[in-house]
Amino acid sequence: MQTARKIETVLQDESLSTELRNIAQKVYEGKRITEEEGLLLFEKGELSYLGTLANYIREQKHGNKTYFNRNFHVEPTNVCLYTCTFCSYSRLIKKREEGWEYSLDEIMDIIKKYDDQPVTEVHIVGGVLPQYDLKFYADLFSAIKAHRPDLHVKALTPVEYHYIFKKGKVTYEEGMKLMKEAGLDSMPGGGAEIFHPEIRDQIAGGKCTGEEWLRIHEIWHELGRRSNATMLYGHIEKFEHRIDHLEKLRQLQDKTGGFQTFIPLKFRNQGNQMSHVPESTVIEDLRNYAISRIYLDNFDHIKAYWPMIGRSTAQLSLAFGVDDMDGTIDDTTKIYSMAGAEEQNPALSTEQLVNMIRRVGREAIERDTLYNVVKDYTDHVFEEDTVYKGYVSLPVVNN
Ligand code: V47
Ligand code: SF4
Repeated sequence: MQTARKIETVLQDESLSTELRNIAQKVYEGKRITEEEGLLLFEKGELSYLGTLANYIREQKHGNKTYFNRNFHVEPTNVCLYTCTFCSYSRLIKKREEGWEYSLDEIMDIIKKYDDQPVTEVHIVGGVLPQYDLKFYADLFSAIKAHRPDLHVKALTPVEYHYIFKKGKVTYEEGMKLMKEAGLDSMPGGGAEIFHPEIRDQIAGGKCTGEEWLRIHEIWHELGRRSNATMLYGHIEKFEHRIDHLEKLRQLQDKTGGFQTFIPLKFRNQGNQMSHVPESTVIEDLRNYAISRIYLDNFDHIKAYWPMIGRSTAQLSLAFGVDDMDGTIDDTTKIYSMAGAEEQNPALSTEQLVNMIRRVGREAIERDTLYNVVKDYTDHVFEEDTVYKGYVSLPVVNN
C-alpha cells in the first residue's frame, strides 16, 4: 500500500538499533520472533518500522486480498451475572428490567428475518444468565440448523460454556461434544480479554480463567472445529501482559492449528466502570495490529472490527497487518455502540464495504466463516456505483 516502505530499506536502515534490525531480518527470513523481541517491538518499535514488517508478512500471506464475511449478530440477553469492569453492555441482575431476555422463539424470529438475505453466518453471544443453560443452547442450535441448515452457527465463548457446563454437571469434553452434535459450527473469539491473572482478576473477575478459556478452545479444536481469538487491549494492562497473551495463543495454535483469525479489540471507555481510563491512540492501535501480525506467525488472519475502530482506522489497518474486515451489511451488535464505539450506526452495504477496501488499493474477497471464497470482487463492477462514483484506485507498493 502507499504508506508502506519496502522491507529492504528497513534492513539497511543504519539509524535503527541492532536489535530492531535483527528482528527485521528474522521477519524477512520468515523466522519466529521471541517473547523478548515481541516486548521490544511494543517498547521501541515506531509505527512505520512496524508497519513495514507487518505489511511484508501480510502481503506474503495474502497479497492484496482483503476478506470480509456477510453475517449478523444475535444477542439473546444483555443481562449478566458477571460484572466485568470494561463492559458497557450488561445490566446487573438487580436492574434486569432495563435489559432484554429473549426466549428461544424470539431468537428464532430474529433469525428468520434474514431468510431472504445472502448471509452465511450468525454470530450469537450475550450475557450469562441461569435460564440460558445447556439445554437452551442445544435446543437453539438444533432449531437454527433445522430451519436453515447452511447457516453457519458461530456461537458463545468459553465464558458461557464454562458456566453452562458446570451448571449442567458435564465435563468440558462432554459439553463441547454435545454442542457440536446440536449444531454448533465454530466459536467466536470473545471472552479472552487479557489472560494474565494480574489483569484478568481486576477487569473480569469471576468468569472463566485464561487457562480455562484456552482449554475449551483446545478441546473444540480437537473435535476438528475452528475458532477465533481476541485480546482486549488499551486499558490497565502493560505490554508484557499483551505479549503473555499473544504467546499463549501462539503456543496453543502450534498444538492444534484450530484458530482462524486473531481480532485485537480496542478498549472503549464510555458507560462502564473504567470510564476514567483513557483510550489508546490510533497510533497505538496500528502498532498493536502490526505487532500482532508479526508475533502470531502461525495465525492465517488478523481481523479489524470496523464498527469499533471506525472506517478510516480500519482502512489504515490494511497497511499494518490486517487482511480481514468484520461487520457488513446490517451490523446488529450493541456491544460497541454502548461503549462509545466510533460507529454508532454501524451499517454498510456490501458495495460500501467493497469500495472501502478498494479505495486503499486492496482487493475485496467475500468469504464464508471457514475462509472459502464466496465471491471475488476484484473485477466486479457494481451496476450502479452509488457510493464512490468514479473512485480512483490507489497505487500499491508491494514488498
Ligand atoms: O469479549 C466488551 C469485548 C468482546 C468492550 O470472533 C469490549 O469473529 C472494547 O469477541 N470496549 C465480544 N471491547 C466481541 C467479540 C468479537 C467481535 C467481533 C468478531 C468476533 C469474532 C468476536 O467484546 C468481549 C470483550 O472483549 N468488549 N466491552 C469495551 N467497552
Ligand atoms: Fe457479562 Fe460478557 Fe459483559 Fe463480562 S463482558 S459482564 S461476561 S456480558
